[in-house]
Amino acid sequence: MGKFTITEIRLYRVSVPLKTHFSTHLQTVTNRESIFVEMVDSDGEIGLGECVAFSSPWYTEETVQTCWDALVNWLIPALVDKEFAHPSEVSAEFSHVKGNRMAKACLDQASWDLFAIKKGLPLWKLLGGVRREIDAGVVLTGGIDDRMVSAVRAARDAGYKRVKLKFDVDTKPLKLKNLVDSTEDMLFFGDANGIFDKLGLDALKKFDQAGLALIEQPFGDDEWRMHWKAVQCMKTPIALDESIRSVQDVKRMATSGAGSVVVLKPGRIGGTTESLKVLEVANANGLDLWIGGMIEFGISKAHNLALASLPQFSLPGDFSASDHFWHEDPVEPTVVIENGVINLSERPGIGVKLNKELVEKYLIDSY
Ligand code: OSB
Ligand code: MG
Repeated sequence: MGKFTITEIRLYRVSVPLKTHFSTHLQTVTNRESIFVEMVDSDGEIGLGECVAFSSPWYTEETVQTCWDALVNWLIPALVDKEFAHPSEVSAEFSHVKGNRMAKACLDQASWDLFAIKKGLPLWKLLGGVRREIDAGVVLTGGIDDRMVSAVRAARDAGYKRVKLKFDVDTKPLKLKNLVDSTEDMLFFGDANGIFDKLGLDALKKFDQAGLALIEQPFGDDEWRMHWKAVQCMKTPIALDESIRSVQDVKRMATSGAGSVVVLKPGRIGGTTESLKVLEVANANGLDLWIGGMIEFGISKAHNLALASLPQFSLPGDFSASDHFWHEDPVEPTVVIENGVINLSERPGIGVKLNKELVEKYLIDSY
């Protein structure tokens, strides 16, 4: 039971404006382009996926366009008319295509949704999830000024128990510490997106007393040695995001001692199948885990939320409500926060459908 034969894979490329721009030292995002995937099987059931690459290669080498090309030319043709007993078999059909993990991820995830729908089970239950309520966490961008202080208060009032702040070239350790100290009942993460490549290890060390629960990706993607050095001289846990592109990178992180916390981004590393391998390796090596966001819509969020139900996750992820980034999130239902948590649904699969009217409204291409 649960076997599926893929008959068609449809793509919807959309472009949706953000409510407010998302600025880091790397890039300002004002519009989010994305690709939604509908994977149709011979019974007419539909599994959904979402590609989380960005319009330009500021965060990963892959972009919306490279994903589109990989999907149309190589990945979709490799799956159509094939029968699968389980979604973990899908990625084997891609073995002739190197890299392109973000393009592969949205198909892998669509196949998990489809499989869970066919089994009549919510994806989180199918995966062995144990939590029905997922802690909410939000990312705030901008300098540490009065506006940021108000934004943190507003997040706390909205029920968020964790905020992640982005480091900027002029983020001051003392200002950050004051904000952290003056906000009770809130866990603070700091995300550097590699900015200490420019600022140096000594500058990073000054943030060790700021009260952050962790510092994410202080140095560049391939700076394993610098991250190891940071671990040696700091008490704040070091988390790796950009460096983790596959389960092999998690193994490398464990053996090189380059950090103690994995930021898992399923849509970036190849999907749910690869993510389950990461959970195994991280657990065997005593690494903490949480799920990172990609300024995504409700399809990708729903896949991530299902995974976050698993017991291996020890820290709250980037799980904000749909109305944090979007005036309109083209899914039904949208993501809402109640009492600081997101409730997982009992509907089969990811429990989320495309809102076709909104998809049509923001559509720029389809396949
Ligand atoms: O570094 O975690 C990051 C968004 C886009 C690209 C990179 C990152 C982010 C975030 C997560 O910080 C934002 C979110 O979706 O909640
Ligand atoms: Mg990050």
